[in-house]
Amino acid sequence: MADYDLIVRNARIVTAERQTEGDIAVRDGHVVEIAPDLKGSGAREIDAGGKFVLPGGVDSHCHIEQKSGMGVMCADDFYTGTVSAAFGGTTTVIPFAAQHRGMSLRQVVNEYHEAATPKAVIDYAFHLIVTDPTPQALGQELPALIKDGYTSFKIYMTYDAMKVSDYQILDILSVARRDGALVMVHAENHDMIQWLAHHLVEQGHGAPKFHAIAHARIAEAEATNRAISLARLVDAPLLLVHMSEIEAIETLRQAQKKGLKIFGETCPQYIALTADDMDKPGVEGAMWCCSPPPRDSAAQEAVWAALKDGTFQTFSSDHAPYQFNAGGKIPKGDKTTFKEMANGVPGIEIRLPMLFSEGVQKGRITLQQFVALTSANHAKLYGLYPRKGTIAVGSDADFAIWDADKDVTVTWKDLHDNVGYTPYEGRQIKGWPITVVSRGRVVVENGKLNAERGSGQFLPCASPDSSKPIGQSAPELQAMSRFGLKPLF
Ligand code: DUC
Ligand code: ZN
Ligand code: ZN
Repeated sequence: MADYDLIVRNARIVTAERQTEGDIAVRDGHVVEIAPDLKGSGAREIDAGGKFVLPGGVDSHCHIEQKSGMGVMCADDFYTGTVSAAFGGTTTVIPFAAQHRGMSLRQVVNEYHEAATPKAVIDYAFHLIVTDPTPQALGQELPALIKDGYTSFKIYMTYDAMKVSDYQILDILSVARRDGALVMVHAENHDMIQWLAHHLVEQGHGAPKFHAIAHARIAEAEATNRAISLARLVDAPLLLVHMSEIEAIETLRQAQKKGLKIFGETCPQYIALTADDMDKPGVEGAMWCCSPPPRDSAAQEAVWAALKDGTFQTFSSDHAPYQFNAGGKIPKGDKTTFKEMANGVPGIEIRLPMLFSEGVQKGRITLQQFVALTSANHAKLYGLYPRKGTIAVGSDADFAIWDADKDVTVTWKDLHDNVGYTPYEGRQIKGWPITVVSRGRVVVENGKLNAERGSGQFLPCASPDSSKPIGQSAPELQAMSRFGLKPLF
């Protein structure tokens, strides 16, 4: 009888902290030993041949089997979405359980479990999307759900069907602060976008390229500043998702320099696409429409600088998969204006290879930073570390063996999502995860999937350190105690 279920030998093991060489032994889905020349045998042994073995990616921003604010269902369900993730080296996803107005949050969570349980092939947690912060949601549902392991919420400052007011943001932040959840915010100024979009379409400028004009940079910059101000008022940490533009990034950097607990995320589309990609004949540019939109090469440089200097903690896919013809991209055929196009691009499979190729291979970030940005920091921020996000004794055996020299020309036909196109068609990528292990199971090998539908497990998230306040609300609120009064919230 073998000593271990699996041994990966001759590995160059990279975590966010260090690089070592050795063998990794796995039993019952966990790493149980890491050592050079490990003694004993494995029921299965893989020779990594000196290749990099990295923690499986954690994708903390992806939309799977979710209805958008416009009522469009994602093209990927929990099977295709998680299979595609696994082929790209990701072993944990944190998609959203999305409340739409009038729905009970508990009911929403139950429905997402029903969807994911029979289909997911890798492990998953859920963020909540909160669009309807009723007294019942704030007073009972959110506190109970946080206790049950849903310790992060996304809120929107734009979209008619999703947006919450500044007043409601303060309500949500206060509950999150008190009960230990992290709030993620989509920061764009709704009225600026609405006003620009209205005038553009009225004047006949409905083509996809005008999406990037309607979603002007200042809309992101203003909302970023406002979201941070709201968080400061009540001393609540905050994470700004899918950041794309220079001024907003600088605002984030300055907030961090002041010692505020404000985190930032960016995504592949902001390093690999620009607004020019939407400038295609007819409605074809819809395939590149996402919000915020990709900007220009100067913004890409700012994104790289923030990845490099630690202003951004996470690089997520924001996989928002919509088919072009059958799905939500062009519901009115060639008469569709950018206002009706589902917002979002796919990227769950390409996320790690894209950052590896453009970042590590081109010397913009180190391998350690790569692991932090794609795996470790996600697990830390959302209460899954060290179970996920590292390769260490006691952690889940989630890792990927990378062929750093593998040249890949991206084509949708070779990807595993259900979208029908990739915005990165024809891109050259150097480096790809060739063997992927999830809780000790070799789920991807030699280009083949070896995982049962429903074999992924739900991960309740702990209340993360990232959600703890810094102890410094607005001075006026601190003054309450001078008057001998108890805190307001
Ligand atoms: N926000 C997202 O997080 N994803 C897709 C579109 C959007 O607005
Ligand atoms: Zn968003
Ligand atoms: Zn998203």
